[in-house]
Parts: sequence; structure tokens; C-alpha cells
Amino acid sequence: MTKQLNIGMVGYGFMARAHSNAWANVSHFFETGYKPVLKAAAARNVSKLRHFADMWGYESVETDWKALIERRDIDAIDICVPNDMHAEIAIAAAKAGKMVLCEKPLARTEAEGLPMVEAVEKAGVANMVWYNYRRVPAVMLIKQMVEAGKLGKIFHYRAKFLQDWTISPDVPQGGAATWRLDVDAAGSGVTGDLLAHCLDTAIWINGSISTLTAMTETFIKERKHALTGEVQKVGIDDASAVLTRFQNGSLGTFESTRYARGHKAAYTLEINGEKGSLSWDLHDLNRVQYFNHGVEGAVRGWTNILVTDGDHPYLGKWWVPGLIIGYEHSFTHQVADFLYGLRDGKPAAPTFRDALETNRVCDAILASGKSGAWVTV
Ligand code: SOE
Repeated sequence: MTKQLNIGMVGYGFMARAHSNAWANVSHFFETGYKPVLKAAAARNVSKLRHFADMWGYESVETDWKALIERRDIDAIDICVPNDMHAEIAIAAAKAGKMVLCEKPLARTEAEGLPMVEAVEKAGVANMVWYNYRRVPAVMLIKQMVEAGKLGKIFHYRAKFLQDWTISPDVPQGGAATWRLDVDAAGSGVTGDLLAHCLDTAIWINGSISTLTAMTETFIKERKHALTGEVQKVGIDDASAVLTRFQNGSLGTFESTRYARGHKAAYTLEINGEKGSLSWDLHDLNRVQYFNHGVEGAVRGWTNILVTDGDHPYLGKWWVPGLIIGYEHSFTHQVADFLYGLRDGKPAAPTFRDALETNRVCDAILASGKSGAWVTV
């Protein structure tokens, strides 16, 4: 029998929309034994909250997240607010016995994330962090191919996440739309916001990072605060470039920036191994590029795999071969895996504990960016 799972959403921004879309449509495509219901949404700005709730069909609203957590008809709390609020809400939700799903990064630092991990583990509640790019079918296929040994020994892991939306000095920091530029709200700049995605995928596919050295830069040193208009020092990293060694002996190079003119969300990755290479580009997200050195020399070359067949990850649940899917589907897949995890009693990854590792690596990058030294993670 299908069980109802009542969702309590905290926030109403871009991520709350991406998550709500996933909760709303997952049971149309995936038979997990659960049917999520958009029960209530919470935020302080009542008019924006009501508009969001109406658009997505939330049954009710709360202007205080604490009231949402206290409600007995809520099963899972989904946290879609700036990073500085993740810990307090997640810990309170876990104490109240709710399942907790948290937008990435788990916290601003590892130290802030650890009590969140301890709270969900102590309470024994299901938990997950929304590193959605793992659930792009092409990325999942890469993971499966690496696990199946298609690349053999891995030598290199290379990833970038490039944007260009903060180049103008007129972009403010703080406030609802630009909290990602405010170090108090975000914890860090591109390292926690963009590179964290690359790191999560890398650690998941290629294992833990052992040591690293990083270069970070803040190109624009002062910005106006969006709420007060006061010109303040910028505390975030605008760009980070990182060299890593993985525990499996491979080398990693990572880059993230909001100053790569022309790039909006250019997440790319490439893995080079003894037997072949694989690469992926978010702007062409249904394709995997594969070089198989095992193919006879005369016809050997990069193969372009269109990941839309029924036997590709998740695709059997969507349309028919050749029909592509998009960014939003990665969230639906993440919800589906969360619900399968509830059904099977196996936590869906990344759990809070898994995601803490990414926070640890981000901390090491920011420390190395300041000191210039190699850091052991
Ligand atoms: C930043 O612009 C951002 O929205 C990130 O916060 C998301 O995590 C990333 O997926 C897209 O870019």
C-alpha cells in the first residue's frame, strides 16, 4: 500500500521550487511505495510565501519554521534557505523526529555541520543533502562505468564549475537574492556553492581526497549590502583553483569561479584512466563522451553516448529512447532514491555524514587559499 509522506518546505526561492517540483511529480513516474504531499511551506515574507504556496499547491503556510517543525502532520522537513540557517533548522527538526533534507552545502563549515550529523544520527531520522548532479543519468552512468572498471586505474579527475554573474561591482551582497555573496550567510563563495558540487561528485566516483593546495581570490573587495546600502568588505572567495591527490593515487584539478565571462553554469568533468576516458558537460547533460582504448586502433575514437535508453539509469521511468530530459529531473531522481531508501531501509546518499566530507574538503581549500600551503584533508 502506498504511504503518504507529508512535506514541510522551509523557503520559497529557486531551490524550493526545484525541490517542490520533484516532490510533486516523483510518484507519477517512480513507484517507491510513497506519495509525497506538499503539506505546508514556511517563510517570513507572507505575501511571497502565499504566492509560492499557491503556485506549487502547498496545502498551508507557516510564518515561523519552528511552528512547521512542531506540526504533527509533517513527516519530512526540506531546508531551502541560506546556509547560515541550515544547522539550527536541521537540528531542531531532527530533535522533533522529522526526516530532514537539506540543500547543499550541508553547512558553512565542517564544524557547523558535525552537530547536524550527530543530531540526525542520534534521532535516527532519514536524512539527505541535495547534491543533485549525482542523479543526472549521464553522471550516474559514468559512476557505473568507473565502478565496472571500464577506465581501469584512474590517473586524473578534472572538474570545473564556471559562472559569470558577479563580475559587475554593482551586484550587491546580502539580502534575499544575493545572500550567496555575503560570507556570514553563505560561509564561503564559489568553493561552498559551486566547487562543492564538483567535489561531491568526485568523491562519490573517485573516492576521498587526501591532500590539496588551492588558490582563491576575491576580485571585488567591497560591495554594497542589498538591505542597508552600506559598502562593506567582501568576505567570500570569487574564484578557487585546486590541485588534489586522491587516496587512490590519482590527481585532481578543480576550478570554480563567478568571473568566467560567457559561462552561466558550466559544470564539466573528465576522468582519464588506463583503459579509457569519460567526460560530461552540464550544458549537454544527456551525453557521455567515452574513449575506449580497447577498440581496434583504426576505428578507435571518442564515442558520444546519448543517455536516453530504457537501460540507462532512471530513463526507463521516463519517455522512450531518444527523448531527452533536463536539470529538474536530477531532483526528481534524488527524491525517488530517498523514497526507495525509506522503503528498503537503506539511507540514500549523500547523507548528512557523507556531505560532511565535502564540507571538510571545502574548509581545507579555503585554508590553503589563505596560507598557500598543501593541506592534509
Ligand atoms: C548558484 O548560482 C547556483 O544556483 C548554485 O547555488 C546551485 O547549487 C547550482 O546548481 C547552480 O548555481
